[in-house]
Amino acid sequence: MQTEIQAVRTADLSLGQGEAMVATAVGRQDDARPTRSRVAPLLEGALRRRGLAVSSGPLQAVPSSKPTDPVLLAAAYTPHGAAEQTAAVAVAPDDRAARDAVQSALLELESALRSRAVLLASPRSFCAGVDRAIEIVERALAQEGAPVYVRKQIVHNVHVVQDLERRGAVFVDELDEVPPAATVVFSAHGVSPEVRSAADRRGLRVIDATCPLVTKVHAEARRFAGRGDTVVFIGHAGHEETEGTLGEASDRMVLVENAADVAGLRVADPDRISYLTQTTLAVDETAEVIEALKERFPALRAPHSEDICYATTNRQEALRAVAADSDLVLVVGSVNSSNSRRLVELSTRQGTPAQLIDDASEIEMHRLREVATVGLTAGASAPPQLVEQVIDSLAGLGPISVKERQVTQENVQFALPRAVRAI
Ligand code: 2E7
Ligand code: F3S
Repeated sequence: MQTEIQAVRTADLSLGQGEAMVATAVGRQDDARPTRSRVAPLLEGALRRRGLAVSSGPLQAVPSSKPTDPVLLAAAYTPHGAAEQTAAVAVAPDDRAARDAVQSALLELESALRSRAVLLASPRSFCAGVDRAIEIVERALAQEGAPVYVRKQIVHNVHVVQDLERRGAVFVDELDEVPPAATVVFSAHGVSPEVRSAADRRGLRVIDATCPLVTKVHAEARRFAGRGDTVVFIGHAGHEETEGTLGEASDRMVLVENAADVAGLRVADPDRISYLTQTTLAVDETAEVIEALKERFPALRAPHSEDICYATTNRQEALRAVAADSDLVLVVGSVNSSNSRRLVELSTRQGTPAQLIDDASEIEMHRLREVATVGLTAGASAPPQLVEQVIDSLAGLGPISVKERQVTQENVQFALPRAVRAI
């Protein structure tokens, strides 16, 4: 299939060197209804990776006599058996490098055109703890108006954070960035008692968005340490959840990240030892660490129920069900999202390459060339609309058949904290 590049001038748009505007819809001046471009997010990403500053929006191609008007580079193409699609990008008329970048991105797009199957993992995307945390910030904003301060990212997702920022949330790393007497929301990952005391000392009004399943682990940390155990915490160093939970009994807790760490463990009394885990770990890897612990410490005591939460477990199970039959797995989620990264690793361990993407713009089209079946899932902090956007973009590359593999149904809901319940 040939990609055809036409140059048409666009009016009322000014673009400098190194800038490009990707058409989300494109039409001629006399077009009543401009044609939506499904591949716009894919092109945006491809052009950013080629070094251009990229914006996007609907574009109208009109004849123009001004030599400074941007040029619209457009490709109309018909992926096998699908309706005609359009891709279009405007650049400055004398920007040779930008033109080359657009041509190369359109060629990359052309190479990815084919029909495909999309295997959707279910459950995927938001869990009950994330729904609750986002709603807490929204309600705090409705109650108090902007700004509402949030300690750390409410959940580890760049789109969720940006959206709340636009609506008046201010994300801070430390409490000393919050003005005295203001309201601060604690993130879903939980905080140590030290952070709670610091908020008290500053006279802040606290609304706690800690996931109730993390609160359960904190309570166990206090209980196990209180009965004299050394509490081994299996988790990732530096993660906010790990820091919060370790803070519950820092003198009696030790961090173990993997089975290799177990060999080097020194504990006061090997008969008084228990373990807890981060909620978002890989189920299979954690089982190995627990096995290694049991082998070294036969008296090891377990938490009352698994700490790896239902949402983490279900998303991993669902991914297993699709990865084996996929050529490539796309995981929607941010780079600092532990549960999302575990999904990428799980797929890779199963032998299916996987890519973590914040949104459709991060899909590298050249990687799709040989891919007949795309596995698709999203971490617990990734909004479901982003999964829809990925499906829509893939449909711009050719006819797709979407099948969902549901391993279980989730109907967990958590009550909101009293502070925001009345609204
Ligand atoms: C809170 C907890 O925000 P996330 O990406 O967090 P992780 O821990 O996976 O980096 O996902 C939701 C979430 C998961 N666990 C929130 Cl404790
Ligand atoms: Fe809670 Fe698990 Fe979600 S700990 S925030 S339900 S991923």
